[in-house]
Amino acid sequence: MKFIHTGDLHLDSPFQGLSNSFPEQLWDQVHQSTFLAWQRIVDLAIDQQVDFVVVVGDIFDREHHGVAAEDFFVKQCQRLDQHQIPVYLSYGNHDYQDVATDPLMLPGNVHVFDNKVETKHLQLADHRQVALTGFSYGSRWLEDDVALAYPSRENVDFHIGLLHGAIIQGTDNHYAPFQIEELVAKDYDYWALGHIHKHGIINQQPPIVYCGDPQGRHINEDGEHGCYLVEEENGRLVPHFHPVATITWQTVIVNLPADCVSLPAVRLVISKQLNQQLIGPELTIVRLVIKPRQRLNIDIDRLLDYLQHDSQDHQSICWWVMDIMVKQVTELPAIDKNDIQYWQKAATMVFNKDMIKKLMNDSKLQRYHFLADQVDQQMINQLQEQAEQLLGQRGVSDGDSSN
Ligand SMILES: [Mn+2]
Repeated sequence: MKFIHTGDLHLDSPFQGLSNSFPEQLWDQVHQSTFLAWQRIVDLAIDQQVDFVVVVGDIFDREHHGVAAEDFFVKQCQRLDQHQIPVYLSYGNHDYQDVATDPLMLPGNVHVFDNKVETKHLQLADHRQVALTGFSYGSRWLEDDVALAYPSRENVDFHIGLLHGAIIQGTDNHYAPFQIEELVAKDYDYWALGHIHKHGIINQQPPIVYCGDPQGRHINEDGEHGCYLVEEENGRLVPHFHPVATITWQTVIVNLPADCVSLPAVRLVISKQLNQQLIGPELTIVRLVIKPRQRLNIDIDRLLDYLQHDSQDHQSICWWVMDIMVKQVTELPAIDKNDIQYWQKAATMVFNKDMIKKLMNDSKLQRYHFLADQVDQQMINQLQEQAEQLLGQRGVSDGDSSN
């Protein structure tokens, strides 16, 4: 038996954050990417003749999604229907709704999980029995330990759990918080998780797996994105990752050689490096991080213009630099060896998830509480780096003014 585990399709994602300079001819490609990712997953399902497809929440990016997104989703489900492939679907925190009044005209092969945890059953072609347990979000937040409502393993050949949620951590747990041990204790064969957009296996046996979003939507969703093809191997369910994203987000770090200080020289080094480091098979949108050996005195906006121009030299655009960060060599004022531990201690007290969230909640951003949920380690590291650079610059200028 084999099935596809996907979720977090975020169809019709608006891709905010790309600037006005983004080329017209790429907009269409970017806008289509979430749709294309879902289409490729359906292609894979048909090609592999899977027994069923599991979609674990956040099919749509917003609860009020466009008709075009609905239509596209339904049409792909119809393709699966034509190949007798059932779909087991739950709604997540982005597309939560009262399942009883779901307006979607879904074909008969699509089975939507109720707003309360329920178990659906499926008989495979070889008569073996599969149980699938899951639920759909009825509201944006779900703070209960929903895992408690999942039944223990039934007397079936395979029992699969669907859960759109996050592991309990800190104080803000709005998305069906759970602990790995709770899921393991159910004795299921596979846990298909959604919500976290980075794909990964968080427990080996049984596999507890985040499928990630099949198409990354911004620079913090970098790297490969796709779905899992889960196959039975020696009685166990083994997930295999399949990339499907057409747009790849990537941070590219370029260390400039010591003599590389002029704008044309920097431009040349970066263009070369970009062609060597890119990982995306189609279009890669790049955040460029430049690390010069000495203080760099060039016009960064101009450099960005040049690089964006360079990428359009090719017949088809395969990379696009969206922004540039320069990591100057002087990062911190010289700190005494004994003091560095105090600096590090202070940094961990300030730059942690709870503190950043508290700052955001105390500020004028309070209305936008969902922003606090977007805080991740990558963002915290960036904040710390930027603060260190600011402190470094302050240290230098203070020194200058005292001269
Ligand atoms: Mn999501």
